[in-house]
Amino acid sequence: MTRNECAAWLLQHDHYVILTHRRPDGDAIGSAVALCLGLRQLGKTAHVLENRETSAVVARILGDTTKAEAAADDTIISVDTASAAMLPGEALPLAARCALRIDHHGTGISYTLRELVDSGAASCGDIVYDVLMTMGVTMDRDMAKALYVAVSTDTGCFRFANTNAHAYQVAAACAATGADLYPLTQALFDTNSLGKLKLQSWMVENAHIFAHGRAAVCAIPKAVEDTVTRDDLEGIPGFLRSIEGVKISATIRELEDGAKMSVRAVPGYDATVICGPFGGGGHKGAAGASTKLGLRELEKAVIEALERYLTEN
Ligand SMILES: [Mn+2]
Repeated sequence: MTRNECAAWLLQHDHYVILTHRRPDGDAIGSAVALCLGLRQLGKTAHVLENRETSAVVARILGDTTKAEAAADDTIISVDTASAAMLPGEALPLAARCALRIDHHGTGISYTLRELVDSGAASCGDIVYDVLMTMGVTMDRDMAKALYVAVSTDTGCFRFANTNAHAYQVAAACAATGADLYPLTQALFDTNSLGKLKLQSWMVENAHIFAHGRAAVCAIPKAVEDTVTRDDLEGIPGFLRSIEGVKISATIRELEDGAKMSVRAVPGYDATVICGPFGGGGHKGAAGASTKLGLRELEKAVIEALERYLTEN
């Protein structure tokens, strides 16, 4: 679908329930809230389906947008969610009813009849902004806060390589409403909990840095992860990549029945090449995979994969 087709479709329907992905980030919740508020401004009924895994900082923008479950005749749409498997448990039963997916993940697996996917967009919020403007929505301060959280989250506060003119334009439009954006920036990008700093310190001590300092891998045992909160883990996958000289990094964490990896890469390197063989995907700059391997097994396999990749690149 084009943005115009998507806007026309949204104008034709009503009673929206918007789904977000597991462990939703600022882009997922921000996109959902902005879309919800925009649809309401147009006289539609719209809600964001409650997502229990929403972090406290991101939850600030929810306002009164959420509802706990969808009615049988609600129109289900999803934002920022690349595959049905990414939906949280409470949203999974709605996957088959999902009529539209708005997303910017190029490696997604289609699960809806209609989709507006633009892998060139820095955030899903960028696309939602275009659709809202196409529908004739006037941006208000609550919408601005939601879209700002979306765009700033996925660009790492306009520092990541995906930051483009459109992302700045959306941010400028948000600022132009007069919404107080600084408290969001401060909470999202200029605040560290003590737990997070201690975890980062542990990671520095326990990371494997190899391939002449170009790769960094850290496997975090559950016992270490258990000492911090879920919010402390926000942004942790990008931490090793920020070490000078590191081109590509992997952060590995234990799951109930396996381990998962989050790979981050600087421009010119491709995180999906590392995650693909493990059944995962994502963007060149950020990809992930969940496996049945144990923590140390996966760590060893990822180190080998990175060594091979960096010998060739
Ligand atoms: Mn996103």
